[in-house]
Amino acid sequence: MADAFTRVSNCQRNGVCLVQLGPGIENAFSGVSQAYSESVPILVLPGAPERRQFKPPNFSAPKSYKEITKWADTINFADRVPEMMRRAFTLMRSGRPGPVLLEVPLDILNEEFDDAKFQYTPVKHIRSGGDPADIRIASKALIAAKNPIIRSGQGVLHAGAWDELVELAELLRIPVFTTLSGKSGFPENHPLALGAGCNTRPRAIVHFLEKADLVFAIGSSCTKEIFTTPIPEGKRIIQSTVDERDINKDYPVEQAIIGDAKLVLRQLIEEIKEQLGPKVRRKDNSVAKEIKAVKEEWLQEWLPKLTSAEVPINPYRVVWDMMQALDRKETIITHDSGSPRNQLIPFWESIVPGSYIGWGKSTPLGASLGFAMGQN
Ligand SMILES: Cc1ncc(C[n+]2csc(CCOP(=O)(O)OP(=O)(O)O)c2C)c(N)n1
Repeated sequence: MADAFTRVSNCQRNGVCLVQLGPGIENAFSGVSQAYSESVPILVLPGAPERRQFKPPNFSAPKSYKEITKWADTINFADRVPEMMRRAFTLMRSGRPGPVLLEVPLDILNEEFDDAKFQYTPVKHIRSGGDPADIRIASKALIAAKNPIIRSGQGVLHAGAWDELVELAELLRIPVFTTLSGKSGFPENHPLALGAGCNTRPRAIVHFLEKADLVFAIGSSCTKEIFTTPIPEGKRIIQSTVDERDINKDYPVEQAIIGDAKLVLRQLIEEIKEQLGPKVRRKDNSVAKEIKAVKEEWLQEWLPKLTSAEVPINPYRVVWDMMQALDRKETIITHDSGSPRNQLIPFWESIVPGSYIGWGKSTPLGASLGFAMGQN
């Protein structure tokens, strides 16, 4: 729930999750692991035994959660709460987002702390842009590419960079697809939208990825695993992300830009306009026409399944009917793991940023129930 609460705000709010010591925090492992794998900044506050009573085999949350948080520690004095919270929120609001855990021993919970001494000012998000030299090289490559394609990841949602993404795509007429966790970062009813992909994906993504000579990944870790769209071998890749650990991870990267997606996209737009001058990279609407044709052909092939009256009803019909019946501007949708994810992602057209909660890195069955509740 805390994860979804954070995601639907595009990380402008941080979900906080309070759980009991022992079984509470032991059971929370899967949810926090999920948030960590999808880089969602939530604050986990478990209780803990009194410090005097703590001894093995008591469960140590900081030790056990170390690998799935940006920081896991114990609040060891009540008067350290403001300082430790400041640090926790700074970590959640900068760099690659992720969960922070601070356990609160029972004796600390009961400790007196003078209200007058409680000084806390909420911390701001800290962002940084790309190296101008990298921006220049990337801009030149994007202008020169014959068939570039944009892979848009969750970083675009985290950074609130959808307007800039549309602007860049339109400026150079580049087709855009989104990743599973990045779905809804680009309006899928836009003429340059290819849709979103995981281990199933619309044909338009496959078609344009195959013919691409340059892949520009923005706000994407470019992770190669079962629930991601693979980048075919031999493609030139420009990758922009906030985390250097994602660069040259699963794919060799020709040019990297480390920075916040919104700032980097704005830098690229300005630099590309500067480099292009009065020239226009592509005057015609050939890319949009080709996208339309591929999409239409694909949809025609799937329509019998999507509108089938077979009994029992098939899952594609459910997705299709929901698409027609719901107001997608007012709907936030998620899937669960297993087939529902594979069936939903290609056919559900997201048109509003943050309206799709896609997940598939840690992928615990049942997470969708909490996500649905946390969206409120
Ligand atoms: C907690 C957990 N255990 C196991 C898995 C592995 N797993 C992924 S999908 C799946 C089957 C899901 O079955 P169902 O909900 O009926 O959906 P289906 O894919 O069969 O349509 C399993 C066991 C998981 N993702 N999470």
